[in-house]
Amino acid sequence: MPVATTEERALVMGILNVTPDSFSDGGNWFEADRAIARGFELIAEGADIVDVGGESTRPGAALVPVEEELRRVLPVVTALGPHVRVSIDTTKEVVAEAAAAAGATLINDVSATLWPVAARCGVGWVAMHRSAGPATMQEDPRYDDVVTEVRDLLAERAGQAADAGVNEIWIDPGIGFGKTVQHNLELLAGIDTLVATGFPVLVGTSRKAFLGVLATGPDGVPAPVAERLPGSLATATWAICQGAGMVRVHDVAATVQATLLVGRPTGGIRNAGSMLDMEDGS
Ligand code: HH2
Repeated sequence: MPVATTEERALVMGILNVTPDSFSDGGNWFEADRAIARGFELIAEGADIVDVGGESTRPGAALVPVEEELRRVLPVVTALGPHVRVSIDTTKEVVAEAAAAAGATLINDVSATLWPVAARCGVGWVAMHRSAGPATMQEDPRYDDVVTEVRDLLAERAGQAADAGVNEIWIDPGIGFGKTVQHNLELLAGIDTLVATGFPVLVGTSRKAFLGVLATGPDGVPAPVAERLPGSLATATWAICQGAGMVRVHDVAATVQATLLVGRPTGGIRNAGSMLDMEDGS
């Protein structure tokens, strides 16, 4: 089977949370050596980018002081930077700047405010939408039209970043950040609206709570984190089919396989004709 290059599929951003309290993998890779080893696993699984974060964004998560966040992420960014593209998942200017100096080339910014840092450091920037900080974001979130409001805010920020000279800008609807299950579904249904802005779109649904709710069992209990791979893959695949250029995931190997199948507009199911020379169709 021909091996697809990243030109032929959407990009996969592998999640590396160097935190004690992230919602799905908190504490698993909290020590630097374990985090670095996990980073190499993500590379081996096919991650195009490893997203290093030192502060959980889950609802109610504790805020992490700057010095502690630097202590968590810098050794990991430094060790992985020569081997893979590294993004830094932070909302702190100082952390973003130090991570860029240590080798990160993309700032993954869930606050959508750090474009001046990206411009100054000459790195890419992800603008993610959220309605408020982690302390309050899930308290009765409301929108008149969630897709339009999210699109408008992201397009405005991305335009400001472009004017400031940032030359790689991604927009991300922020699934689960101040959104109900219904809001998340509307945003997924409306990804093409974000794509129509012309900015490349990143989507992160991996293992999130709404997938558990939608997979509630006959006992009335939502599917736990460890049982959300099917929903994670289905939503990542859906997002790519709607035009997303990158997905942010915990389960890199499985997602890479899905992205290879779906392909970019030039390959995979979306242009099956180009695959006809594949030998074994069984
Ligand atoms: N989701 C999380 C964190 N960062 N960044 C982007 N761009 N998009 C997302 O959807 C996104 C993100 C939350 O997931 P996770 O990192 O697994 O959990 P935690 O914040 O608890 O560390």
